[in-house]
Order: sequence, then structure tokens, then C-alpha cells
Amino acid sequence: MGMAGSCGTSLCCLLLGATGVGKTLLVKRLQKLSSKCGAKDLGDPPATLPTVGTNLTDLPIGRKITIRELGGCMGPIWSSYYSDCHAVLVSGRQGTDWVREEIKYMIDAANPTQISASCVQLLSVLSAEQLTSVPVLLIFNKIDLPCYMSLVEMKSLFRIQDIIACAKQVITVVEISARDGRGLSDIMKWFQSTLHD
Ligand SMILES: Nc1nc2c(ncn2[C@@H]2O[C@H](COP(=O)(O)OP(=O)(O)O)[C@@H](O)[C@H]2O)c(=O)[nH]1
Ligand SMILES: *[C@@H]1O[C@H](CO)[C@@H](O)[C@H](O)[C@H]1NC(C)=O
Ligand SMILES: [Mg+2]
Repeated sequence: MGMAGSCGTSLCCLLLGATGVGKTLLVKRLQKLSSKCGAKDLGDPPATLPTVGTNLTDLPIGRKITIRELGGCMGPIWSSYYSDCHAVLVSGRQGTDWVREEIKYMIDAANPTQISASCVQLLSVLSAEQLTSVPVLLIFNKIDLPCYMSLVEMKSLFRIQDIIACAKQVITVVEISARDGRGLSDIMKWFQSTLHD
């Protein structure tokens, strides 16, 4: 048992990613989509406050799912939440945060020990022993914003195909906009197909 405690009878999912990638807005959107009224019209994005520490949200998708949001600054203790975890969602912002860091790293090559924090965090999640058989959803958010690179270019920069091929987990990649709602139904379908039993 991790120090985090369990989610009781519901399935625990971890939602990991740097601050500001849109984790809280995504959870609010999924909450609305899975609510009984099944709102077709998402409406304007609700305001989000920076999440301090961690935040739990229950989603009634088939079985009850509890999503635990953990921000980048919690990185050092992410692993204390790995036991009991049924699925991991890793979010990044398409074409910007990760890539900018990677480019910055490549430009700052004078300091070769400094590697993109996001990429390292992703690899450390994938190599965690407790998560070897946990399905992983890799989320590229904010596709509504213009970006510097196409997803294809970014995937090749990050060697996403190599990461997927080498990982023990089943990794699914989705591109979404928590703002305008694109791709959210893919996440709902992923939950339904991955966590049913
Ligand atoms: N344009 C755009 N903005 C988004 C999207 N998702 C989140 N945001 C905005 O990004 C900011 C940070 O979102 P938040 O959910 O608090 O990020 P968190 O730190 O990962 O929980 C907020 O202003 C959100 O409205 C998106 O898909 N598109
Ligand atoms: C915690 O999650 C709920 C949704 O379950 C959301 O309404 C609330 O704004 C979140 N709080 C923070 C600080 O992220
Ligand atoms: Mg948040």
C-alpha cells in the first residue's frame, strides 16, 4: 500500500503532467461528459485554479473511477501513489511545453546533463516496477492552439514510437483539446475498453 491510501471500491487512475498542461480542465470536462445528463454541449471552459498537491475526482464511467491529479512539482513523490493504480494518464501540451523544453535542451547543449524533465518523467513512469502491467494513455492536449511543430514532427523528436515499442505497458496516444472538447470521447472510450471487467 502506498502512503496515499486506496480509492476504496473504485479504480484508481493517476493523471500526471507538468503544471499548466490542462489536467484539471480535462478532469472537469470528463466529469461533465460522464454525468447523467451527458451534456452534449460542453460550454465555455470553466476556470481552473492551480492545483496544490493532489486532487481527487470520481467519474461514473461504467465502474466508478477515481482520478488522482498529480502535478509536475509532485514528481519526486509520484511513485508513492503507484501501488493500487489501475491506469495512468500522462498529459503534455501538444507542440509546446515538451517540445520547447526539448529544443531548449538541445540548444543549451553546453549543459548535457540537463534533460527535458517531462521526457525523463515519462520514462521513469514507464520503468516503474509497480506500473509494468498498467495501461497508459499519453495525452497531447491543447490541439486548438497553433503550435510550432506538427504532431508527426514532435512524435519523431520524442521518439514516441520507440518509447511505445520498448515499454512493457500498452500505450495509447490521443490528441485532445480540453478547451473545445476534441478527443474527449476517445478518452471516454479508452476508459470503457481498458477498465471494464
Ligand atoms: N487553449 C487551451 N487551453 C487549455 C486547454 N486545456 C487547459 N487549458 C488552459 O490551461 C490553463 C491551465 O489548465 P489547468 O487545467 O489548470 O492545468 P493543470 O495545472 O495541468 O491542472 C487554464 O487556463 C486552462 O483553461 C486546451 O485544450 N486548450
Ligand atoms: C479539484 O477537482 C475538482 C473536480 O473534481 C475541480 O472542480 C476543482 O477545481 C479541483 N481543484 C483544484 C484546486 O484543482
Ligand atoms: Mg490542476
